[in-house]
Amino acid sequence: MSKVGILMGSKSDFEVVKPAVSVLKKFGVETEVRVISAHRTPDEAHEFAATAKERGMEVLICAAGKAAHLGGVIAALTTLPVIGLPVKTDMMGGLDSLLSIVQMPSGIPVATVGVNGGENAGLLALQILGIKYPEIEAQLVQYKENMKAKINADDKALQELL
Ligand code: RP5
Repeated sequence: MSKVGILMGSKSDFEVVKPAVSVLKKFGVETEVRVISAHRTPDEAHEFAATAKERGMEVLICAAGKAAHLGGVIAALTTLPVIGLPVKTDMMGGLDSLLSIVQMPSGIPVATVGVNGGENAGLLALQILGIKYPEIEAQLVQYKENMKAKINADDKALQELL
């Protein structure tokens, strides 16, 4: 089975990362979750990116805040798809993180989800894996069906109230 690498720039990012880990676990996907910083531990970042593919990883999620260069640095060093997860900040509400991650130069894409979008980061990783693994694709179809049923039930309940 495939493996998703989940990196965060600081342990303080973990709350934002948790929903990504949870949804991947729920779908039975193995994760390797690490604290690695583009700025504070650049050697580890390089080592991780250089060995991720040979260690069975197929998609990477990189969470970071402020001058959030982790996803970009990792994407520069691997051909694996990298999903950027911007972390909300006190000073700028995460706009700093978002722009640092999404505004990559041509040639080095980082597929960026919304600020604190941990669950969407996990789901996007699953959708990428679903191209290759039918068992993941089948679970995604069911996930969407459940979501549809919930929204339809909410709509029905609302109509009864009005
Ligand atoms: C970034 O700086 C991290 O991703 C984190 O979001 C932010 C603040 O880190 P700490 O000062 O909380 O360790 O590198």
